Amino acid sequence: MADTKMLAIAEKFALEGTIAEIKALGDGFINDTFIVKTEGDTPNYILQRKNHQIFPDVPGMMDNIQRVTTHIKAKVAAAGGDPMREVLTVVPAKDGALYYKDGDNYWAVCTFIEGSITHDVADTPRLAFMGGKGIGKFQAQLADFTEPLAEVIKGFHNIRWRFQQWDEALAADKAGRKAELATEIEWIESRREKMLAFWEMVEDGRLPMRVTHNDTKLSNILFDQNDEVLCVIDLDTVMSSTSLNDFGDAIRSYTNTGAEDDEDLSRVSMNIETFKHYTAGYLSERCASMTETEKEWLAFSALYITYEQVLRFLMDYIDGDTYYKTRYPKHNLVRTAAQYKLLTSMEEQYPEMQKIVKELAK
Ligand code: GN1
Ligand code: MG
Repeated sequence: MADTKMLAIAEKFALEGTIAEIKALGDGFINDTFIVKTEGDTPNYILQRKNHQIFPDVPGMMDNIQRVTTHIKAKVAAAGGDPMREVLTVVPAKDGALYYKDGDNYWAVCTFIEGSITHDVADTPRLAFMGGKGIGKFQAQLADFTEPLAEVIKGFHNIRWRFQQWDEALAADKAGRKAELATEIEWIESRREKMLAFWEMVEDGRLPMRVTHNDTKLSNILFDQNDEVLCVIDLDTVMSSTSLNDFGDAIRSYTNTGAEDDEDLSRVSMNIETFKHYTAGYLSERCASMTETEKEWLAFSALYITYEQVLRFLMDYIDGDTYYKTRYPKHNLVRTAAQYKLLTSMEEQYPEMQKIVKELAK
């Protein structure tokens, strides 16, 4: 039996069938997620309370998701696929809105894809390849989607905006930590111009604006029972930017031989084999729709995003740890050092990374 409050919320949506039960699902720390099971053969649903703190514009976010999934549905149907399984389906509220607002809370529903599987770690070459394939396919399906999307998180991977925040954080030195961070601050400053030069290509159009997912972890890809890619989920952070950043952020997380916050820096490095497998999967779907400039800068995007992550962790430490959850006092500083180690490992292997991209993009 479903709790009456949850039942009342679920019933605001245009669901098929009769609700049998509503259960909390997963352990996401941004949104609260529930599965709504219906009796008999009618579909089951995913009901989510969207975190309004992190996403100030839920209507804009839901509109992004609706436009992107509608576009993909047409692509799947044209390719003879199943538009109910190969892309998420947003279920509107009975009043036609894409969400239901209950006081300060925003709720949204999508159809549950039966029999789908997720994986948490890319611990085999095949999973790294399939992760790349999943994101590559998503981007290829959206390569001709050119309308701008709502900016659900301001300046997310915009290093010019990050430098503005960074300069303000250094000037304010809120936690009084700046004096002891000369070495770490130099890690950021010594690469400032190089990173800005990359972003300038996005600003002046040399790198095209595309739909980006912005959370390309493996667990955001649904697989079928044969372990083939079904679709990409968690579309809350879908925005317009350079799609290279989705690749870069995946490389940052997939290829690290250590943990994001490893205290033992000898464990942290970029695994070039994992890089190769992910890139092969990604390009198998995406290469045909990429511009030459995108191919040329694909490998660099891994350095760019890892650098940005060093900056964001260090900036949060300087600010007194207000953005990322920390488990101990110097956690953000440990993360900074570990991501910096990863960045230097990428810099050392950059010629090899470029060679791999060039060969696979032929
Ligand atoms: C945050 O919470 P999670 O892991 O989905 C952050 C990412 C960072 C990541 C670093 C909205 O993502 O940008 O790369 O932490 N997401 C947001 O662990 O800031
Ligand atoms: Mg997410």
